[in-house]
Amino acid sequence: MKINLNGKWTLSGPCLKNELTVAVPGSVYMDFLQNGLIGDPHYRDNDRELLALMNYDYHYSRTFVLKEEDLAKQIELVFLGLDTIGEIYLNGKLVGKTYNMHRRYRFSVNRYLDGGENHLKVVLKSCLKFMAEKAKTSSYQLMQMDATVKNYPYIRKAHAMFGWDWGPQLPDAGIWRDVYLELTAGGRIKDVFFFQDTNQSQSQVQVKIKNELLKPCKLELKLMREGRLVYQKKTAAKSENTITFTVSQPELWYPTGYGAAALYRLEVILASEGKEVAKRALTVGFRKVKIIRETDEYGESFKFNINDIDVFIKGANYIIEDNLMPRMSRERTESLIRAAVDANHNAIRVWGGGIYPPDYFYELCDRYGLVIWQDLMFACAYYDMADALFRREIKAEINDNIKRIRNHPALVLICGNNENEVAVTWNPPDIAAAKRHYREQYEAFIPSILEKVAPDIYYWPSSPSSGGGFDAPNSERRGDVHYWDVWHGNKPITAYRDITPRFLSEFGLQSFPSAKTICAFSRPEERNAFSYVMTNHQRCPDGNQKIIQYIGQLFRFPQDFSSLVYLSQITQAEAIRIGVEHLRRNYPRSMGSLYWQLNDCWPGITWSSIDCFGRYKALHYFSKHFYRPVLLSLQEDSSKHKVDIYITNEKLKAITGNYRWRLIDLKGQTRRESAARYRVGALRAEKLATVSFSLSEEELKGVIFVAEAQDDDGSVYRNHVAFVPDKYLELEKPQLSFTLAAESDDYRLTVLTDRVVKFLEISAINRDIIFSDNYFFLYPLQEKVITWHSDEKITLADLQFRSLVDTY
Ligand code: BMA
Repeated sequence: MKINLNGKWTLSGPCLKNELTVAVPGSVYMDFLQNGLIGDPHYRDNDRELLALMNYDYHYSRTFVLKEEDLAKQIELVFLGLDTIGEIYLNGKLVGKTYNMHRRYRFSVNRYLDGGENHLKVVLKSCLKFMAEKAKTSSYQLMQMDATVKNYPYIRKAHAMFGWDWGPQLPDAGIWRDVYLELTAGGRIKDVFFFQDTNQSQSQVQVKIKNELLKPCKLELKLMREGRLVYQKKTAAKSENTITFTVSQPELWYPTGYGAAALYRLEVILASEGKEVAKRALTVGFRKVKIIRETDEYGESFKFNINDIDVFIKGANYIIEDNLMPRMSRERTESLIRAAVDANHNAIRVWGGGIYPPDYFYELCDRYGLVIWQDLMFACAYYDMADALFRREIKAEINDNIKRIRNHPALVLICGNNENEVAVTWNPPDIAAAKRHYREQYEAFIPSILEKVAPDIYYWPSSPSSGGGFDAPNSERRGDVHYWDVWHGNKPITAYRDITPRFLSEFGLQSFPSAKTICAFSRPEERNAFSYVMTNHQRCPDGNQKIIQYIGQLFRFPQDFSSLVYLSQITQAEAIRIGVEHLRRNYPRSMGSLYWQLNDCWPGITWSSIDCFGRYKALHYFSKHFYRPVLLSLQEDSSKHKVDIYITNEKLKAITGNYRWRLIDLKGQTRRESAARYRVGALRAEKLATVSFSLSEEELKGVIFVAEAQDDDGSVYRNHVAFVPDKYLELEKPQLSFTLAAESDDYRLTVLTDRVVKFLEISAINRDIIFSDNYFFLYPLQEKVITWHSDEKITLADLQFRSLVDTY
């Protein structure tokens, strides 16, 4: 039985004049915000005031009533999340101390409790003071990411709460997840481990259950698929029960795009004296995962093989959804995951500078078929392995979180950290010590923990890595790569084509969020790329200058701020498209693309494809195309006036159809064209043709190469390319015609043009709509249909349109 201790608490502390009535789960910043003591940290520069609040301690307290008869039961006080340095008191007596935001805490509390009213107090101590104190006793000089509050490696708390190059410095404190009392009379299920060895025809299952038994109990295990009983076992409960069985012809869990994400329900029930005393229910799935690293002509492969299919991993990197954790919710996370799948992602990387996400994150990934690359929460830093508290805490944290998440079929890889191996090249102050501590942490200590708790999940020491030992961690020949020469290294966007990593787990380019989002954090006079507020919402040094420099590679100088925002988004979208298309043309040499970054934690100017309000940037719409299972892509070589036409087929069967290319002028007139049949085998990338032209420099500015493949199954794939950057194209203002039809809440907009139109943007005035497509290319021979769903009535007057010609 549980007694919920969420709800109304009081907050007091040295920096508060009066006690506040607050909600738990919650946080200090949230409580201050809800009591009108601070402004929204996301607005203008409100965030700048708030770091100082973390120099203080905060006291959360409440009372609760216990019945005399409950005192006879075993009672534990459980915190699913305490952020971070805590002391817990029951009726004035110290129950325990906490040092780690990432783990759950469970305290045995019978001896502190009385029948009737009890008083619970949680003191959360200043994290800043704790870190500063710890730093004084450090065994060597650590290193950490720039743009962050000093000393984050000394505390087990989401690093990005201390700021990052995409987020503010808001290291909140709080009782951030549920708190309750757990009363045990008969028995309690401590842990369930679902271990499977699966192939197409059967799965060998072993379920290990750990119980705490206060009385003799019976144990029942049930496996169900859509309500149908697949397996059942009843037995006497022991402190550890291992139940093995075979499931024949299991319905397999596939990543989205490859089949259904079939899920089963596993129930474990403890009963004593004929009454149920404890129950655990989890969703599980059957799949076979191998990470294939084999020597080949390019080096060593890095392939995710799921159910015997080499799956090209397509997705993005996931960061914390807010610095104020209580603003997270299942609904918000679900819209993000739905949006990822909507844009043809089949994977997500939980990046190591955040939190171990809540259970619902994993349940959603299971359900949507999104493969999870899970970093452990260490990023861009070196840590002190000579510190006994640190070792104890990370061991507890890894055990706790991995046990919590290991049964999810979506979880296929656990990675030791983000960029800590490659960081030896960033000049850490004590490189010898950094290397020693690194190797001990990720190549000895952590693997030895994981061997026990997750023997069946592939462990990869770092991202990027070539396998460990500081052996060329960012090599394009082996393992995964973070490629930042474009953006941080200022290389041109086309440099994405100069490398062919085996698996690209980070690459990205920044853009401004949409106008609506900018309006939410700034005043009208601040809507200028270099204003103070716009610079405050940009945390990468010189980021806004860089955005403009990258725009200049492709486009003309924007005539106003609104055009700048739009151009920044299409520059970002074009850059990532060019990178992804290149990787996918190199299938199966390259087997993964995870762009940086999926989401935002505040309304910032960042690398995200979806902003913190869930609005799609142009990149997110582009992802729908460049991550489609079948991709038609074009590689132009402007100096030689030639184009290679490719199809990448990630389907499990060969595809056939007709393709046609046209060279058109900017009025849409066909200058040359040709058509042919194609056949591309299953899981292959193939060059269909090389087409070359001899055009004068002048002519090159007036033509576009368009290609279309019409698959025999009816699907159509399109792409286009120009031979000069778009800034040199002499585009003319098009006459666009729009026809809007609605059937209940489903809308259908048909667009026609009399000229070539580039990056046609549709936006809804005063409301948010997610369209089936956006920022698209159109020419007179083509008709474009855009659909969406909206509960509100929409007319053409509610929509706004612009394209590239409108920006200069
Ligand atoms: C990557 C990430 C983050 C960072 C991003 C952009 O390396 O791991 O540390 O935000 O680069 O600089």
